[in-house]
Amino acid sequence: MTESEKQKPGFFSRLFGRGTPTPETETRPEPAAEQAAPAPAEESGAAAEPAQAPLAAPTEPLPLAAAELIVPSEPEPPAPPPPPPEPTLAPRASEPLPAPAPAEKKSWWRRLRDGLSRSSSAISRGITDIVLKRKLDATTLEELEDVLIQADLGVDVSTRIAAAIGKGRFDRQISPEEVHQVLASEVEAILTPVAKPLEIDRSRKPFVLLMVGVNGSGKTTTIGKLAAKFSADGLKVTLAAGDTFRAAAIEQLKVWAERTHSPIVAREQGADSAGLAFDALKTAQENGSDVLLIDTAGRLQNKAQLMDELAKVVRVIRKIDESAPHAVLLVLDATVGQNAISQTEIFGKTAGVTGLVMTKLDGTARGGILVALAAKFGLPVHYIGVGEGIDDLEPFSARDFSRAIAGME
Ligand SMILES: Nc1nc2c(ncn2[C@@H]2O[C@H](COP(=O)(O)OP(=O)(O)OP(=O)(O)O)[C@@H](O)[C@H]2O)c(=O)[nH]1
Ligand SMILES: [Mg+2]
Repeated sequence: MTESEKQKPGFFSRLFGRGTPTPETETRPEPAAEQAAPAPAEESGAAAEPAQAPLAAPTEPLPLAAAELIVPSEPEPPAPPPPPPEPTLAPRASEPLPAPAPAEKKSWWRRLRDGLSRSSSAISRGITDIVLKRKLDATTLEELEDVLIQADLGVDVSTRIAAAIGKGRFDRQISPEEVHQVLASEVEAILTPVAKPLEIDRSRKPFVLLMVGVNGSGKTTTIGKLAAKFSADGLKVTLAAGDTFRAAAIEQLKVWAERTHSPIVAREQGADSAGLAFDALKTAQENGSDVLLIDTAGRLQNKAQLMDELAKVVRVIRKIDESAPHAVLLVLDATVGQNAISQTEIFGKTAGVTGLVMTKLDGTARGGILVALAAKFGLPVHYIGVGEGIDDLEPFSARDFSRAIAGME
């Protein structure tokens, strides 16, 4: 059983009645829907035409003539933050609603430090066990390297860090703190070049952001969190419910739209996602949005047909704006460990990924994967997520992350 399978399902999973899938538990079939619902006639330039014969929506069917635009009600007064909206699907009685936010929320550093504590304590324990017993020699260094490999930092990074620890310290008794210091500074050196904030180019109206990734990696949740951040920065945001595969996915994004007071463009389940993205971009242009956040269905990186769908979304939105999408963010779930390498490799090649967001760094022992990814791909890491809450996403800081994973205060 993988670590993510063991994880407790999150709020939205409980709300919308699904667990957090992992690449191993992929349930999405090849898109039969694509045969049932014709793709937009993109080659003839009529991509905005809605798909016909959509799969039946289970409850109230939406009009077929056009994508649905839901304009949010006026924002509530600034403080206190709005209460969570009424769920559109009732959670099962046995499933408790999330506890109300504690009056005083922990600082971001505390949340990051606590979130990464499983990763950092596994490393710290390993280091302490090794260096307190013996002087530093080739065997000790190899054992230290193994501890780092087990924490998912990858072989290359672990070898590099072990070499740095050994430098000038051979045959000496060294303290765990000394090792933590070297670890933190080596990791920081690897992460610094990739820690780049996501720049929203204000000259693009809208700046189009496409979220991609495997099932359950956190795309929809991250869109919600980003919408909250961008809105707080005074940007007008429109959401596009491009995951037309699951009805619950559309509902899930609508909840985030309400929470963040953002308009959302949605179609019925089974509609063509490229056509939806086309409509959403038109709407976002018309309503003067600064940012358009496009959700997509989760897809396994090794399903070529599903990856082609993403390429089609890109082709179709380029009919309106040749420079779009302006950012393609790959959302990676830290709990999958080494599988994130092949996800990045393939999404990077086929979906034109411009940056990464890593989620679920809270409570995983595999946070080191972020360091392995940085060393291997050098793709910008824009944000990290350490929880399901609306403010559990922060711009990535190389220094904070390296100190947290090295177990420093
Ligand atoms: N603990 C934790 N849970 C998270 C984080 N980000 C997302 N989740 C949870 O992970 C689960 C899946 O998140 P979604 O946003 O639905 O993932 P998705 O990529 O949109 O999933 P699909 O639409 O099925 O592909 C939900 O229960 C989220 O609440 C995070 O940073 N930490
Ligand atoms: Mg989703």
